[in-house]
Amino acid sequence: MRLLTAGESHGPMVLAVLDGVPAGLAVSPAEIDVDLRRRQLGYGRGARQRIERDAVRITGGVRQGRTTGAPLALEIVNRDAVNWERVMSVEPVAEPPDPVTRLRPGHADLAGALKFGHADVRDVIERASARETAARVAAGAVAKALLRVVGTDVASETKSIGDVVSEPRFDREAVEASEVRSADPERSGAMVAAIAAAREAGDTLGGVVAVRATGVVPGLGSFAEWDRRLDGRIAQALMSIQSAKGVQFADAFAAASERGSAVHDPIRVRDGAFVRDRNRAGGLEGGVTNGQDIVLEVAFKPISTLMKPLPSADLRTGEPAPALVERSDVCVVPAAGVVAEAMLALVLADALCEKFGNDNVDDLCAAVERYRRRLRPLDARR
Ligand code: EPS
Repeated sequence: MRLLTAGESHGPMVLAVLDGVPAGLAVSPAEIDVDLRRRQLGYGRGARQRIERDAVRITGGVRQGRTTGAPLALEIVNRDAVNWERVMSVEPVAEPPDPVTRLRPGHADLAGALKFGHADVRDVIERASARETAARVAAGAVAKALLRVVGTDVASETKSIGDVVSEPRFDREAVEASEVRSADPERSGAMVAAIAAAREAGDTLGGVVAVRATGVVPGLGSFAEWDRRLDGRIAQALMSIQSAKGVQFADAFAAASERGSAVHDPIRVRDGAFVRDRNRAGGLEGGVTNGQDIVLEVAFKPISTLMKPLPSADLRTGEPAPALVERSDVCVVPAAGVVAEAMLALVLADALCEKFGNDNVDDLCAAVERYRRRLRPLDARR
Protein backbone atom coordinates (compact mmCIF):
# COMPACT_ATOMS: atom_id res chain seq x y z
CA MET A 1 0.00 0.00 0.00
CA ARG A 2 1.39 3.39 -0.92
CA LEU A 3 0.20 6.79 0.24
CA LEU A 4 1.06 10.08 -1.41
CA THR A 5 -0.41 13.37 -0.29
CA ALA A 6 -0.32 16.72 -2.06
CA GLY A 7 -1.72 20.21 -1.65
CA GLU A 8 -0.96 23.31 0.38
CA SER A 9 -2.61 24.47 3.60
CA HIS A 10 -4.26 27.45 1.85
CA GLY A 11 -4.40 26.04 -1.67
CA PRO A 12 -7.62 24.68 -3.18
CA MET A 13 -7.44 21.27 -1.46
CA VAL A 14 -5.38 18.61 0.22
CA LEU A 15 -5.31 15.34 -1.66
CA ALA A 16 -4.43 11.73 -0.82
CA VAL A 17 -3.68 9.02 -3.36
CA LEU A 18 -3.79 5.60 -1.74
CA ASP A 19 -2.64 2.71 -3.90
CA GLY A 20 -2.83 -1.01 -3.11
CA VAL A 21 -6.22 -1.21 -1.41
CA PRO A 22 -7.79 -4.61 -2.24
CA ALA A 23 -10.85 -4.65 -4.51
CA GLY A 24 -14.23 -5.25 -2.90
CA LEU A 25 -13.76 -3.23 0.30
CA ALA A 26 -16.85 -1.26 1.33
CA VAL A 27 -15.85 2.41 1.60
CA SER A 28 -18.18 5.34 2.18
CA PRO A 29 -17.42 9.08 2.32
CA ALA A 30 -19.61 9.37 5.44
CA GLU A 31 -17.38 6.91 7.28
CA ILE A 32 -14.21 8.81 6.30
CA ASP A 33 -15.84 12.10 7.32
CA VAL A 34 -16.31 10.83 10.88
CA ASP A 35 -12.53 10.72 11.32
CA LEU A 36 -12.04 14.01 9.46
CA ARG A 37 -14.43 15.61 11.93
CA ARG A 38 -12.64 14.02 14.90
CA ARG A 39 -9.35 15.49 13.64
CA GLN A 40 -10.82 18.99 13.65
CA LEU A 41 -11.99 18.83 17.27
CA GLY A 42 -10.15 19.34 20.52
CA TYR A 43 -9.78 22.20 22.95
CA GLY A 44 -6.87 24.40 21.93
CA ARG A 45 -7.43 24.34 18.18
CA GLY A 46 -7.16 27.60 16.26
CA ALA A 47 -9.71 29.67 14.34
CA ARG A 48 -8.99 27.76 11.12
CA GLN A 49 -11.08 24.84 12.34
CA ARG A 50 -14.12 27.12 12.52
CA ILE A 51 -13.67 27.91 8.82
CA GLU A 52 -13.20 24.35 7.59
CA ARG A 53 -15.86 21.61 7.38
CA ASP A 54 -13.57 18.81 6.29
CA ALA A 55 -15.36 16.31 4.09
CA VAL A 56 -13.91 13.87 1.58
CA ARG A 57 -14.70 13.73 -2.12
CA ILE A 58 -13.67 10.39 -3.55
CA THR A 59 -12.60 10.90 -7.16
CA GLY A 60 -11.00 7.56 -7.94
CA GLY A 61 -10.87 3.89 -6.95
CA VAL A 62 -14.42 3.42 -5.61
CA ARG A 63 -17.58 2.48 -7.55
CA GLN A 64 -20.99 1.59 -6.17
CA GLY A 65 -19.64 1.72 -2.62
CA ARG A 66 -16.74 -0.67 -3.13
CA THR A 67 -13.07 -0.30 -3.98
CA THR A 68 -12.10 -1.44 -7.47
CA GLY A 69 -8.41 -2.19 -6.80
CA ALA A 70 -7.40 1.05 -8.55
CA PRO A 71 -5.68 3.87 -6.61
CA LEU A 72 -8.07 5.81 -4.37
CA ALA A 73 -8.11 9.58 -4.87
CA LEU A 74 -9.37 11.41 -1.78
CA GLU A 75 -9.88 15.18 -1.98
CA ILE A 76 -10.55 17.54 0.93
CA VAL A 77 -11.41 21.09 -0.06
CA ASN A 78 -9.82 24.00 1.85
CA ARG A 79 -12.68 26.41 2.41
CA ASP A 80 -10.18 29.03 3.55
CA ALA A 81 -8.58 29.01 0.06
CA VAL A 82 -10.94 31.77 -1.17
CA ASN A 83 -9.20 34.15 1.26
CA TRP A 84 -5.74 33.23 -0.07
CA GLU A 85 -6.24 33.33 -3.85
CA ARG A 86 -3.66 36.06 -4.50
CA VAL A 87 -1.04 34.62 -2.13
CA MET A 88 -1.48 31.06 -3.40
CA SER A 89 -2.01 31.84 -7.09
CA VAL A 90 -0.42 29.27 -9.42
CA GLU A 91 0.11 32.00 -12.05
CA PRO A 92 2.29 35.01 -11.16
CA VAL A 93 0.12 37.93 -10.00
CA ALA A 94 0.51 41.63 -10.83
CA GLU A 95 0.91 42.51 -7.14
CA PRO A 96 2.97 39.72 -5.58
CA PRO A 97 2.45 39.09 -1.87
CA ASP A 98 5.09 40.33 0.59
CA PRO A 99 7.49 37.47 1.28
CA VAL A 100 7.58 35.95 4.78
CA THR A 101 11.17 36.19 6.07
CA ARG A 102 10.80 36.04 9.87
CA LEU A 103 11.70 32.52 10.94
CA ARG A 104 9.83 30.55 13.62
CA PRO A 105 12.17 28.46 15.82
CA GLY A 106 10.84 24.90 15.95
CA HIS A 107 8.97 25.07 12.64
CA ALA A 108 10.40 23.90 9.30
CA ASP A 109 10.87 27.57 8.26
CA LEU A 110 14.68 27.91 8.39
CA ALA A 111 15.65 24.34 7.54
CA GLY A 112 13.14 24.27 4.66
CA ALA A 113 14.10 27.67 3.23
CA LEU A 114 17.81 26.81 3.29
CA LYS A 115 17.26 23.35 1.80
CA PHE A 116 15.09 24.44 -1.13
CA GLY A 117 16.57 27.90 -1.60
CA HIS A 118 13.31 29.74 -0.95
CA ALA A 119 13.30 33.52 -0.54
CA ASP A 120 9.71 33.39 0.83
CA VAL A 121 9.15 31.13 3.84
CA ARG A 122 5.50 30.88 2.72
CA ASP A 123 6.70 28.18 0.30
CA VAL A 124 7.75 26.11 3.32
CA ILE A 125 4.89 26.98 5.68
CA GLU A 126 2.20 25.92 3.26
CA ARG A 127 3.36 22.35 2.96
CA ALA A 128 4.96 21.83 6.38
CA SER A 129 1.60 22.76 7.95
CA ALA A 130 -0.29 20.05 9.79
CA ARG A 131 -3.23 20.79 7.49
CA GLU A 132 -1.71 17.95 5.44
CA THR A 133 -2.82 15.52 8.14
CA ALA A 134 -6.41 15.81 6.87
CA ALA A 135 -5.27 13.80 3.82
CA ARG A 136 -3.55 11.23 6.04
CA VAL A 137 -6.66 10.84 8.19
CA ALA A 138 -8.85 10.28 5.11
CA ALA A 139 -6.48 7.56 3.84
CA GLY A 140 -6.19 6.15 7.35
CA ALA A 141 -9.98 5.75 7.54
CA VAL A 142 -9.78 3.46 4.49
CA ALA A 143 -6.96 1.49 6.14
CA LYS A 144 -9.10 1.18 9.28
CA ALA A 145 -11.99 -0.18 7.20
CA LEU A 146 -9.70 -2.86 5.79
CA LEU A 147 -8.33 -3.75 9.23
CA ARG A 148 -11.86 -4.06 10.63
CA VAL A 149 -12.58 -6.83 8.12
CA VAL A 150 -9.94 -9.00 9.84
CA GLY A 151 -10.97 -7.88 13.35
CA THR A 152 -8.28 -5.28 14.01
CA ASP A 153 -9.29 -2.01 15.66
CA VAL A 154 -7.14 1.07 16.23
CA ALA A 155 -7.84 3.64 18.98
CA SER A 156 -6.08 6.49 20.77
CA GLU A 157 -6.34 8.53 23.93
CA THR A 158 -4.56 11.61 25.25
CA LYS A 159 -2.16 10.57 28.00
CA SER A 160 -0.83 13.98 28.92
CA ILE A 161 -1.05 17.65 28.04
CA GLY A 162 1.64 19.83 29.56
CA ASP A 163 2.28 18.39 33.03
CA VAL A 164 -1.26 16.96 33.47
CA VAL A 165 -1.05 13.17 33.13
CA SER A 166 -3.87 10.61 33.03
CA GLU A 167 -3.46 6.85 32.64
CA PRO A 168 -5.20 5.87 29.36
CA ARG A 169 -8.17 3.51 29.71
CA PHE A 170 -9.24 3.45 26.05
CA ASP A 171 -12.87 3.92 27.04
CA ARG A 172 -13.92 5.07 23.59
CA GLU A 173 -17.15 6.78 24.58
CA ALA A 174 -15.50 8.74 27.39
CA VAL A 175 -12.54 9.66 25.17
CA GLU A 176 -14.73 10.99 22.38
CA ALA A 177 -16.89 12.89 24.88
CA SER A 178 -13.85 14.73 26.25
CA GLU A 179 -12.68 18.01 24.70
CA VAL A 180 -9.10 16.83 25.08
CA ARG A 181 -9.73 13.13 24.31
CA SER A 182 -8.94 11.87 27.82
CA ALA A 183 -11.28 9.35 29.46
CA ASP A 184 -10.59 10.82 32.92
CA PRO A 185 -13.10 13.66 33.49
CA GLU A 186 -11.07 15.29 36.27
CA ARG A 187 -7.81 15.26 34.31
CA SER A 188 -9.70 16.42 31.20
CA GLY A 189 -10.72 19.51 33.12
CA ALA A 190 -7.14 20.08 34.30
CA MET A 191 -5.86 19.68 30.72
CA VAL A 192 -8.37 22.22 29.42
CA ALA A 193 -7.30 24.63 32.19
CA ALA A 194 -3.62 24.12 31.29
CA ILE A 195 -4.32 24.91 27.62
CA ALA A 196 -6.35 27.98 28.57
CA ALA A 197 -3.48 29.22 30.76
CA ALA A 198 -0.95 28.66 27.95
CA ARG A 199 -3.19 30.60 25.54
CA GLU A 200 -3.48 33.43 28.06
CA ALA A 201 0.32 33.56 28.24
CA GLY A 202 0.68 33.63 24.43
CA ASP A 203 2.30 30.21 24.66
CA THR A 204 1.64 26.62 23.51
CA LEU A 205 1.49 23.11 25.02
CA GLY A 206 2.46 19.62 23.86
CA GLY A 207 1.77 16.21 25.30
CA VAL A 208 1.68 12.48 24.86
CA VAL A 209 -0.84 10.38 22.95
CA ALA A 210 -1.37 6.66 23.66
CA VAL A 211 -2.29 4.50 20.66
CA ARG A 212 -3.52 0.93 20.71
CA ALA A 213 -4.40 -1.70 18.11
CA THR A 214 -6.47 -4.70 19.22
CA GLY A 215 -7.22 -7.93 17.35
CA VAL A 216 -3.84 -7.74 15.61
CA VAL A 217 -2.98 -10.59 13.25
CA PRO A 218 0.24 -12.21 14.53
CA GLY A 219 3.21 -12.49 12.18
CA LEU A 220 3.06 -9.09 10.46
CA GLY A 221 6.48 -7.60 9.68
CA SER A 222 9.73 -9.54 9.82
CA PHE A 223 12.83 -10.00 11.98
CA ALA A 224 14.92 -10.91 8.95
CA GLU A 225 15.64 -7.51 7.39
CA TRP A 226 16.06 -4.18 9.19
CA ASP A 227 13.65 -2.33 6.94
CA ARG A 228 10.90 -4.95 7.32
CA ARG A 229 10.83 -4.80 11.12
CA LEU A 230 7.32 -3.56 11.79
CA ASP A 231 8.11 -1.67 14.99
CA GLY A 232 10.60 0.36 12.97
CA ARG A 233 8.06 1.01 10.24
CA ILE A 234 5.39 2.02 12.76
CA ALA A 235 7.81 4.35 14.57
CA GLN A 236 8.76 6.00 11.28
CA ALA A 237 5.13 6.57 10.33
CA LEU A 238 4.30 8.07 13.73
CA MET A 239 7.46 10.19 13.84
CA SER A 240 6.47 11.65 10.48
CA ILE A 241 3.45 13.38 12.05
CA GLN A 242 3.97 17.13 12.32
CA SER A 243 5.16 18.02 15.89
CA ALA A 244 5.97 14.37 16.83
CA LYS A 245 9.29 14.16 18.66
CA GLY A 246 9.33 10.67 20.17
CA VAL A 247 7.76 7.19 20.09
CA GLN A 248 7.90 4.36 22.61
CA PHE A 249 6.36 0.87 22.50
CA ALA A 250 4.67 -0.02 25.80
CA ASP A 251 6.83 1.57 28.54
CA ALA A 252 10.15 1.07 26.76
CA PHE A 253 12.05 3.89 28.46
CA ALA A 254 11.08 2.65 31.94
CA ALA A 255 11.80 -0.98 30.97
CA ALA A 256 15.31 0.02 29.92
CA SER A 257 16.25 0.38 33.61
CA GLU A 258 14.72 -2.95 34.73
CA ARG A 259 15.86 -6.58 34.59
CA GLY A 260 14.90 -8.92 31.77
CA SER A 261 12.87 -11.15 34.07
CA ALA A 262 10.54 -8.23 34.80
CA VAL A 263 10.35 -7.01 31.23
CA HIS A 264 9.65 -10.03 29.02
CA ASP A 265 6.20 -11.58 28.77
CA PRO A 266 6.09 -15.30 29.78
CA ILE A 267 4.52 -17.62 27.18
CA ARG A 268 1.93 -20.31 27.98
CA VAL A 269 -0.73 -22.26 26.13
CA ARG A 270 -4.42 -21.97 26.97
CA ASP A 271 -7.13 -23.81 25.06
CA GLY A 272 -4.57 -24.77 22.43
CA ALA A 273 -3.45 -21.19 21.82
CA PHE A 274 -0.28 -19.32 22.81
CA VAL A 275 -1.11 -16.58 25.34
CA ARG A 276 0.64 -14.01 27.56
CA ASP A 277 -0.42 -12.62 30.89
CA ARG A 278 1.20 -9.25 30.32
CA ASN A 279 2.26 -7.13 27.39
CA ARG A 280 5.40 -5.20 28.13
CA ALA A 281 6.63 -5.87 24.60
CA GLY A 282 3.85 -3.66 23.28
CA GLY A 283 2.62 -6.27 20.81
CA LEU A 284 5.82 -6.85 18.82
CA GLU A 285 8.79 -9.16 19.30
CA GLY A 286 11.68 -9.23 16.83
CA GLY A 287 9.91 -6.64 14.70
CA VAL A 288 6.96 -9.00 14.23
CA THR A 289 3.45 -8.70 15.68
CA ASN A 290 2.82 -11.39 18.29
CA GLY A 291 -0.97 -11.13 18.41
CA GLN A 292 -1.01 -9.06 21.61
CA ASP A 293 -2.34 -5.53 21.43
CA ILE A 294 0.05 -3.04 19.89
CA VAL A 295 0.52 -0.41 22.57
CA LEU A 296 2.60 2.70 22.04
CA GLU A 297 2.95 6.36 22.87
CA VAL A 298 3.88 9.37 20.78
CA ALA A 299 5.32 12.57 22.29
CA PHE A 300 4.27 15.82 20.60
CA LYS A 301 6.20 19.03 21.18
CA PRO A 302 4.36 22.24 21.98
CA ILE A 303 3.41 23.80 18.66
CA SER A 304 6.01 26.25 17.36
CA THR A 305 3.96 29.29 16.29
CA LEU A 306 3.92 31.45 19.43
CA MET A 307 1.75 34.52 19.95
CA LYS A 308 4.58 35.88 22.12
CA PRO A 309 7.33 35.10 19.63
CA LEU A 310 10.85 33.89 20.46
CA PRO A 311 13.87 35.88 19.35
CA SER A 312 14.84 34.92 15.83
CA ALA A 313 16.47 36.27 12.68
CA ASP A 314 15.30 37.56 9.33
CA LEU A 315 15.99 35.18 6.43
CA ARG A 316 16.91 38.04 4.05
CA THR A 317 18.91 40.48 6.18
CA GLY A 318 20.18 38.13 8.88
CA GLU A 319 19.25 40.85 11.38
CA PRO A 320 17.60 39.94 14.69
CA ALA A 321 13.80 39.83 14.30
CA PRO A 322 11.08 38.26 16.43
CA ALA A 323 9.61 35.07 14.93
CA LEU A 324 6.57 35.28 12.65
CA VAL A 325 3.24 35.43 14.47
CA GLU A 326 0.27 34.05 12.57
CA ARG A 327 -2.99 32.28 13.32
CA SER A 328 -2.28 28.90 14.87
CA ASP A 329 -3.30 26.38 17.51
CA VAL A 330 -2.40 26.43 21.21
CA CYS A 331 -2.44 22.63 21.57
CA VAL A 332 -2.88 19.95 18.91
CA VAL A 333 -2.50 16.86 21.10
CA PRO A 334 -6.19 15.77 20.89
CA ALA A 335 -6.15 16.03 17.08
CA ALA A 336 -2.73 14.36 16.90
CA GLY A 337 -4.24 11.23 18.46
CA VAL A 338 -6.62 10.89 15.52
CA VAL A 339 -3.71 11.35 13.09
CA ALA A 340 -1.66 8.75 15.01
CA GLU A 341 -4.51 6.25 14.64
CA ALA A 342 -4.48 6.85 10.88
CA MET A 343 -0.72 6.35 10.58
CA LEU A 344 -0.74 3.14 12.65
CA ALA A 345 -3.70 1.83 10.61
CA LEU A 346 -1.90 2.58 7.33
CA VAL A 347 1.23 0.67 8.39
CA LEU A 348 -0.78 -2.29 9.73
CA ALA A 349 -2.97 -2.45 6.61
CA ASP A 350 0.15 -2.32 4.45
CA ALA A 351 1.78 -5.17 6.42
CA LEU A 352 -1.45 -7.18 6.25
CA CYS A 353 -1.63 -6.84 2.46
CA GLU A 354 2.05 -7.69 2.16
CA LYS A 355 1.50 -11.01 3.96
CA PHE A 356 -1.89 -12.00 2.57
CA GLY A 357 -2.16 -10.26 -0.81
CA ASN A 358 -4.06 -7.18 -1.89
CA ASP A 359 -6.00 -8.11 -5.02
CA ASN A 360 -9.33 -8.93 -3.43
CA VAL A 361 -10.65 -8.44 0.09
CA ASP A 362 -12.44 -11.83 0.25
CA ASP A 363 -9.25 -13.62 -0.84
CA LEU A 364 -7.37 -11.73 1.86
CA CYS A 365 -9.91 -12.72 4.55
CA ALA A 366 -9.83 -16.38 3.49
CA ALA A 367 -6.02 -16.37 3.65
CA VAL A 368 -6.06 -14.80 7.14
CA GLU A 369 -8.60 -17.37 8.36
CA ARG A 370 -6.56 -20.31 7.05
CA TYR A 371 -3.38 -18.84 8.55
CA ARG A 372 -4.98 -18.34 11.98
CA ARG A 373 -5.81 -22.09 12.07
CA ARG A 374 -2.12 -23.02 12.15
CA LEU A 375 -1.14 -20.64 14.97
CA ARG A 376 -1.00 -23.43 17.56
CA PRO A 377 1.70 -25.64 19.10
CA LEU A 378 3.13 -27.92 16.38
CA ASP A 379 1.72 -31.16 17.84
CA ALA A 380 -1.79 -29.69 18.15
CA ARG A 381 -1.96 -29.05 14.40
CA ARG A 382 -2.04 -32.72 13.43
C1 EPS B 1 -4.23 23.00 10.47
C2 EPS B 1 -4.48 24.13 9.77
C3 EPS B 1 -3.58 25.28 9.88
C4 EPS B 1 -3.06 25.41 11.30
C5 EPS B 1 -2.41 24.12 11.80
C6 EPS B 1 -3.05 22.88 11.33
O1 EPS B 1 -4.35 26.37 9.51
P1 EPS B 1 -3.90 27.90 9.47
O2 EPS B 1 -2.43 27.94 9.23
O3 EPS B 1 -4.69 28.46 8.34
O4 EPS B 1 -4.31 28.49 10.80
O5 EPS B 1 -4.14 25.69 12.15
O6 EPS B 1 -1.09 24.09 11.37
C7 EPS B 1 -0.14 24.33 12.28
C8 EPS B 1 -0.36 24.36 13.55
C9 EPS B 1 1.19 24.55 11.75
O7 EPS B 1 2.10 24.78 12.58
O8 EPS B 1 1.36 24.53 10.56
C10 EPS B 1 -5.10 21.82 10.35
O9 EPS B 1 -6.11 21.83 9.62
O10 EPS B 1 -4.80 20.82 11.04
